[in-house]
Amino acid sequence: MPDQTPLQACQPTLESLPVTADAIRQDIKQYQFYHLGRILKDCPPVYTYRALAWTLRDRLMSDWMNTYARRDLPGKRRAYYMSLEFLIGRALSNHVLNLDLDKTARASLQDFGHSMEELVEEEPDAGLGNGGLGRLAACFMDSCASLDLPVMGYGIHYEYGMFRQRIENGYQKEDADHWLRDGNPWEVERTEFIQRVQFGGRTEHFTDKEGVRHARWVDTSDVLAIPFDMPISGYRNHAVNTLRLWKSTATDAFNLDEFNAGSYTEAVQEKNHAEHISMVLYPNDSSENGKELRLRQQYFLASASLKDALRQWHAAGNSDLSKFADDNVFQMNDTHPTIAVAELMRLLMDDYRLDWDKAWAITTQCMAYTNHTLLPEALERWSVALFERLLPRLLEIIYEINARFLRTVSMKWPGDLDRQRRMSIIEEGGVQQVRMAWLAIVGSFSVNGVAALHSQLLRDGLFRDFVDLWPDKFNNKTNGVTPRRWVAHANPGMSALITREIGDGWVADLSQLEKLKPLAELSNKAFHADWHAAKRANKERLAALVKADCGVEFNPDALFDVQVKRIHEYKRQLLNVLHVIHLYSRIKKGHMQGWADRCVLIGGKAAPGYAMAKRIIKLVNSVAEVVNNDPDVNGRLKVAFLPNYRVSSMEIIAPATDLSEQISTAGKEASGTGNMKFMMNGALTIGTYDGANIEILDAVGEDNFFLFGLRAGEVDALRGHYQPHTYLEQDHELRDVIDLIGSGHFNPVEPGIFDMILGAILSPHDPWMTLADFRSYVDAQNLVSLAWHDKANWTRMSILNTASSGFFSTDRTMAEYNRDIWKLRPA
Ligand code: 26Q
Repeated sequence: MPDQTPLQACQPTLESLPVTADAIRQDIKQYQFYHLGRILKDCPPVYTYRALAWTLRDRLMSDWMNTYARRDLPGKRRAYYMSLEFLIGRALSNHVLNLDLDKTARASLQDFGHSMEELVEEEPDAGLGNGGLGRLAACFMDSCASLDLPVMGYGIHYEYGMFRQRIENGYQKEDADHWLRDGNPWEVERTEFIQRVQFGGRTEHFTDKEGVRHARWVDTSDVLAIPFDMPISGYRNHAVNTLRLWKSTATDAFNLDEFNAGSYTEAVQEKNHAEHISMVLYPNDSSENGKELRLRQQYFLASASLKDALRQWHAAGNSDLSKFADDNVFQMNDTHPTIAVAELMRLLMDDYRLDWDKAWAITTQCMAYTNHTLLPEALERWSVALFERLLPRLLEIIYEINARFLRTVSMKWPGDLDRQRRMSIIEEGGVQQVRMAWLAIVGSFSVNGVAALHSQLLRDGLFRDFVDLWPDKFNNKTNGVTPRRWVAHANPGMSALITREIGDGWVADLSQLEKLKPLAELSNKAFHADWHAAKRANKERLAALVKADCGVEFNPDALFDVQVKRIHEYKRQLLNVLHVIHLYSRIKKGHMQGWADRCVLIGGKAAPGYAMAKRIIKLVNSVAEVVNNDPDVNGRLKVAFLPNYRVSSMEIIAPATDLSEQISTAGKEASGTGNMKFMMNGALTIGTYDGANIEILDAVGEDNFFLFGLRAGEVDALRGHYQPHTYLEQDHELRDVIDLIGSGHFNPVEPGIFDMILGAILSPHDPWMTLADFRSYVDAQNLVSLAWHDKANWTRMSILNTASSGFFSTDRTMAEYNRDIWKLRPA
């Protein structure tokens, strides 16, 4: 497996198992009977699912081993994607697609009394991430395997993933997500590769026999990191990469002293402490909250992963550390694993006895950093005091990195103390803080943003001083999504149609969707009818989900207007709600010119501590309650909040969407990736000039995109002069909306609950400037309604969106990372 010596790598590897329906059926039965103790009759579907999962995992095994045997040779360069989050969702249907086993697996199930669809539903989503950043990591893993790039993911084996969201009386309630309760049939535990991670203690400095000064970290409280490997299959190419997730556990020796002293319960408590590290994912996607346990998680991941990468590199027959950076590159997914910069320095100096300059040259040639946010409140800072207590040796190293770095700065800009203060990794002030983004920039050879605008704003703003110093470090890598999960799997109807017309090459080369462009012409009546029918079937599927989960009837002939993403003020779900209320008020007034029937779907989780986001959910639900039950509305407008939005719900939602809402305040959404999933599935976008929306607009053309709102520069220029009341005075339709909320129309029995929302959007300090974009948004929405009436032209635009989405495949994104940053040689 992933860790063979070159000798083993040359040995013949195991044959793959037969993939006929009979062989698969036989294996499922064996697992059901011998492993699970169940017989065919009355076997609950969850066990049949598990037996099928094992059966398929067996069929991945030889490819998995061969993939590593092929690559584990001296001098073979590798990349490691380090991320606190991998939002992978379900695996079964993904492997079935990649192995081309759909028909066979269905045929093998005939004796079991469960359909493939039922079994797929038995698998819980692996919700090991919050949102965009975590899902991006999962799409990257898919594309790396499909491109046969030697990339391993390193993450945390959280016992509890992203919380499950319930809606009670319109309010969000959180339940723990114990996704491992029934076991995870995909993972392989590898105790032979356990690593030890240190915490606490103190540093000792000493001089060795040759008179060289060294440091050692002593009296630490250690925990063990156990790796669990998940196979990441490539699309029909026999490559299987590894996602390695670390679980924390107490060391065996954890309790000897106390145990012998008879303090049994205290000893077991310490074990608990160790196991807390990988217990739960922090459900916070946009503000760092400085919790000690989070820093422990970050260091746990960084340390275990670096030690493991060093071990793998040695196991492949390498020993000259000066070549380590030729063979290894670490991509850090945001600043979350950035302590890896200091940890690699520590390992190279304290464990391998390299001097500072050698260690620094290696470290800065193998670390690369991706930034995912411009929001200042999301920039990670850790108090020096916490570092001192938890990771004293790492703090020393960070101080030394900073001292040397500031010397470079003062050489280039002598006497510019303000610049030194701005660029220091240690922020001075009331409490000293470590600025993780600065550590990441100083320690990396590549720093990238995730969409063209975002990368430009980083260069011009947050990272400007660093760009002055190292202009060549900074680059853009526009995000993408994997077309396997987000089109081929999620939208089989449309996929079959595309394949019928242009062949199936698009699945592995999404740029081929361009070939659909001629078919968008209105003269292709038959293709248009088929396209419309596929979308219509997807809308029926979503309508059934909405009915089941929200109790709301969606009419598949109405416009499906969808916004699903984390709830955040900058994403402006509120602007969407203001428009919904405006539509409602039009109905009440009988202003129906140009009306289009709409079903508005909103979904997403609020961070449990984010009071405003939670209140926005309540507002959506309250508005839905009134609108859906007002007889005057009579089905022309429906509103639903979909509970527990997650990867597997997006697989139903994106293919059924007509209108994709991407309405963040310009300059705030780094990229967005939901926008790409919708576009690929033939939705039109209503959006601001923000993040990857700009590149979507460029690709599809402004005639096929509903653009509105202030641009990033205009938002900045308005800051300090923003006067929301002027918009109210000028716009009676906006006044009507605000008055309806203010009158308590949506909250007759809970007076005052929306005052905080009105207060926020009516404040001249509203950073998201919601009211500034209201008129422009409503005008764009009116154009949407008009466009919807011309069914043929809408279908034309829908086809053009899909046909223009080729750029947004993570296959392209990964090819760019590889070309510019990783430089992995093709396997
Ligand atoms: C940090 C410290 C402590 C606790 C939690 C966190 C934390 C966790 C997750 C901070 C941020 C996140 C997630 C951020 C995120 O998802 N960003 C999104 O990344 C996408 C992929 O690049 C972009 O498309 C989105 O625009 C961006 O918002």
